[in-house]
Formats: sequence, structure tokens, C-alpha cells
Amino acid sequence: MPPRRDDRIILHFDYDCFYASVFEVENPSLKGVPLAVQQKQIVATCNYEARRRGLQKLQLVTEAKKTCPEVVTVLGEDLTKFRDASKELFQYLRSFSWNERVERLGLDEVFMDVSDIIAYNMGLLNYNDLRTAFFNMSRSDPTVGFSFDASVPAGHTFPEQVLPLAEDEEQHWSDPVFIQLRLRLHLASHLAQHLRLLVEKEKGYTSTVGVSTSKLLSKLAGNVHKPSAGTTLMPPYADDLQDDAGIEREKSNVRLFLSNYEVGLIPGIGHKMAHALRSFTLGREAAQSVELNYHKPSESVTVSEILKHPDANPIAFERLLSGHGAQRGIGTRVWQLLNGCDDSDVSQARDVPRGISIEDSYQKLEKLEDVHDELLRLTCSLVKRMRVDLVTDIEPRILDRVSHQKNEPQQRRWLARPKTVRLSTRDRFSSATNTEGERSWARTSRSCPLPSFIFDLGQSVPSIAEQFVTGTLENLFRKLHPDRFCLSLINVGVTDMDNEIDIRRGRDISTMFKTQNDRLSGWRIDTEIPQAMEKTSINGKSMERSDTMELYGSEEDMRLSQSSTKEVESLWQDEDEVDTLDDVDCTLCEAKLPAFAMAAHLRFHRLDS
Ligand code: DCP
Ligand code: MG
Ligand code: MG
Repeated sequence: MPPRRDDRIILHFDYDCFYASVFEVENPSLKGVPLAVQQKQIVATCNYEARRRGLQKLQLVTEAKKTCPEVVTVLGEDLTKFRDASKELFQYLRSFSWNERVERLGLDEVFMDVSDIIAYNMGLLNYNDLRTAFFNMSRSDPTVGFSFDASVPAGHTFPEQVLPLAEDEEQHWSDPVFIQLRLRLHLASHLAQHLRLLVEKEKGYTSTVGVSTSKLLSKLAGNVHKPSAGTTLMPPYADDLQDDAGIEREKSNVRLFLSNYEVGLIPGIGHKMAHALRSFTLGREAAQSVELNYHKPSESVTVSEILKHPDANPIAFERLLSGHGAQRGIGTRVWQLLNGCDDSDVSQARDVPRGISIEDSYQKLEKLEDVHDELLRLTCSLVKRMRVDLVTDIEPRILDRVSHQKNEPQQRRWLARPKTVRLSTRDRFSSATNTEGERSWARTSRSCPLPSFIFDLGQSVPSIAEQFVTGTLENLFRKLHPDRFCLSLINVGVTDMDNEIDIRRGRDISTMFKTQNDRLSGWRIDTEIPQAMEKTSINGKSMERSDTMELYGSEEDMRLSQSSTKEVESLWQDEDEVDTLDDVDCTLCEAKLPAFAMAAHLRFHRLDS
């Protein structure tokens, strides 16, 4: 078991009925009515008024209308406004962070590592007068903050009964580890509540927030009380809670908290892994739900039932789970999660994404002409997306101090230029099966350097897209599918960002240069294939991928089963892919080169011309 790292404090925000809230913020008259957001035939989400009347997320619209005929439905297939709201809220929360450890998970969740803010405020605390404390939100201005009672946590707790600190002083002050963690959690719960109410007041979105020392525990704690609430997981956290005589003194609240969780609800354990763990515990194939929302198992197995199994250990889990497309070490990671241990960090916020990709799924796409049209449509979205996420306006006073491309309009500039484009498809004819002979949803992909005309801001998006499809993507497509095909998915993405200069609107340029090395260091060393931008998981890189894969797969399958085709912005799923970025084709001379050599190779072409 790795160290628990309970010296951290992590908050997890999850906006309430997010897509529905976006419509409500846009049109407040929708607030009082039962509201469902429809994507194809499915209720993607519904507001809490609708939930009170029996509606559920992910049910069929026809069922929802039967349950609640007065339900108001709005179409939510275009994700743009959700994405924009998500970014706005993220930037708002980020503005309160000191260490920039703020990470988005999906569109409606944000992790914040506030360890530094809490440590600073612990230093200011008057232990003799906890009840009239002041929480400092700024290191430089002592007037920015709020008054609070540090002797009690704000909002809900797990377990529910918590005595104010002063009242059982003697027992607790004798245990410095416990008291430190408890006080830090008190402070964090007040900060969480303050931020949650600010997001509501300033932006109009309510949320639930969880407070603990890891991403796993804060995310799960937040789920306990919904909507518009905060929950703090109270200590003791550690397991070795024995006194000198070896008598167990108190139970770990982490263990207590997790014990009754159904295994499929543990973040980082996707539905395939959960099914394998259920079957392992029951000693037979666990029953599977065939319902639309098949994240709900028809047979539940709790964390404590699994851990009580005599053969449960990391090695057994490794044997059990490694056949399910997961990476090495999965047994240990799952073992840690079930034991409430997650040492993964909240990642540093980025000003630009690692990659952008756009995809759509289809019933079947068999003709080249149709593929051409789809590639065109996806490329238009991709170029538009790139112009939103990777282009910035430069203020005139900054303009004359940085170099800029002559052929670009003066006020706009690329923050980062992706160097590689990747086309991925999923072919229904693909014979791909996994090691267990199951049909796999494998994607195949091809990559090549991204041509520079993509960055021409003077050209219209459709004209760039046409040039890009005929000149680049169709070549990649022919290499991927020289023969017959029947596609269920196309994804076009760009990655391998070449950060030019980090200019954020309004940011003072001297500060920018001072912090540039820090800010860009992640970019310089990072030659990886991009991780999820908007759908990431929470347990380190490999967990991240397997969880994302499972979550994503199920959502996608669900949509396919509803004959839907819906554009989604997505990540690239590395394990699924047959080709990797190691194998890159140069579109100019057809040479095959490792990805890291491509930039130099292209410079050679440029010199040549
Ligand atoms: N979403 C989706 N398809 C899924 C899951 C989610 O389209 N299979 C979308 C709709 C949700 C948003 O993502 O609004 C966030 O997902 P949540 O699970 O957090 O659900 P909500 O925010 O809608 O509701 P809650 O209040 O339960 O968090
Ligand atoms: Mg939500
Ligand atoms: Mg959510």
C-alpha cells in the first residue's frame, strides 16, 4: 500500500444536473418546471424538479413522458454550450487556486488541491478561539476572505455525528495527527462551502462538493448529499488504529465509508472490471443487467464483500483483471482503491489542451463519398474548435513586444500549434478480437504531420477543411482502409502541441516571461499521446485510460444501440489503437518515421522548398 498522503486536501465539485442547469441559467423561467435534456431518444439528464417527479438520467424519452407528461424537453445534442459553460466555471474556480492544481473531469466535475491554502490558514488559526476564525483567501490582502467557526465542519459529514472540537478537547488534542487532519478538514469544508456558494451566486450553478485527502475519497464523499450540498469525510483515516496494548481503538472512517459501496461505483473501476470482481467474489458469473443504463448491475457486490473474500489480494486481482484490456499493475491499483488509497495528484491546470479531437459514430458508413462528407463535417468542427481553444487575441501594447507571423491578422495569434493529425476509425468488419476471443471495439488509426495551411486565420473554415480532407485525410483513410469497410466511428484529432508562447488575454507580459518556464515545462517534456481533455479519470495514467475506455465504451454503445449519431469531442484511446505515433507517415514524401523525428524531417522539407 502506498503512503496515504493525508497531508493533502482535495475538493471535488460536481455541478448539479449540469446540462439542464446550462439551459436554466440561459432561461431562468425553466427553473420551476420539470426539465429533461434530450439527446436522440434519451434523457441525458433532467433537473431536480423532474427527478422529484420520478424521472431519471439516461432513461428513454418515451418512458420519461409516460412518468411525467408535463415534462419540458430541450434538445442537447450540440455540446458547444455545455463545453463553454464548463470552461467558464473551471476558470472561475481556478481563479481561487494558489498552486494551479485544478483539474477537470468530464464536463461537470473539477478537482482542486487546496493543501497550500489550508496549510496557510492553519498557520493563522488561534487554537484558543476556534469559533471566531477568519479564512484568508489571499496571501497578499488579509481582508479577502470570510469569517467562520473552525470548531465545526461546514455542511454534511461522514459519519454524520461530529462533536465540536472544543467539547471533547482533551481526548483529541492528545493525538496531534488526528487533530491536525480534523482541523484541516474543518477549514477545507468551510472553504468548499464558500466556493460552492460563490459559484452559485456569481455563475448561477449549484453543485455538490466533497472534501477529503484524495481524489477518490473527495469524489465519493461529494456524492453522499445531493444536490447543492457539501460533505466532508471525517477522520480517523488511517488503518493502524490500535493503542499500545494492540486493542483496536477506533475504526477507520475511510474503511467504514467505502465498505458498503457497490464495486461498480468506485471511480477507476469500470464496468468490465466491476463485473469480473463481482464474479470473483460470488464464485460464479455475476448477473448482468441488460438495461439501457447497464452501469447498474443487477447483482450488487460491495467493497467489503470483495475484501472479505479469502483469496482477495493484489496478485489475485492482477490475474483476474489483466485480461480485460487493463495495464500491468492493475491488480495493485484496484486493491488500493478498494482500501481507500489513492495517491494520484490533481494535475496542474493548462492554458491549452494537449490535443483536440472530434468524432462521430454511425450505424454504418460504407461509401467513400459519405466518408468524404463526414470527414469534411468533422474537420470543419475541428478547425473551429482549434480557433476557439488555441487562438488568442493579443492586446496592442503586447503586440509590439512579441514576434508574430506576417500573414496572420495582427490581433489574433496561435497559442500553440499541434504538429500531428490522427485519423481513427472503427470498422464493423474489423476482425479484431481481444485475447479472450470477445469482439473488440478496437479503433485503428494513422497519423501524419499537420499541414501548416490549417493555421491560416485568413482563410475560411470550409475552404481549409476541403483542402485538408482531399490533401491529407483521404490519404490517411486509404491507408487505413485499402479495401471494403463499414465504419461505426470516425475520429479526427490533432496533438503534439508546439507551444509558441503562452499569452493569456490581459496577462501582464513581464509576469508571463517570469513564469513561462514553469508553465511550459510540462509541454516541453511531454511527447505523449494526449490524454483526455474532457473525460479523464482519477487514478493515475493507466487507470485513467482503462476507466475512460470503459465509461466511454458504454456510453457510446448505448448511443449506438439507439441508432444515434452524435458528435462528441473526445480523447484518444491509446490501448485501442493499432498504430501508434511511433509510426508516422510524412505526407510530402511518404517516408515512415518515428514521431519524434518528424519535426526535424519537416524542417528539411521546408528548407528544400
Ligand atoms: N452525460 C451524458 N451521458 C452520460 C452521462 C452524463 O450526456 N452517460 C452528461 C449529462 C450531464 C453531464 O454529462 O448533465 C454530467 O453528468 P453527471 O453524471 O454529473 O449528471 P448531472 O450533472 O446531470 O446530474 P447530477 O446532479 O446527478 O450530478
Ligand atoms: Mg453533475
Ligand atoms: Mg458528474
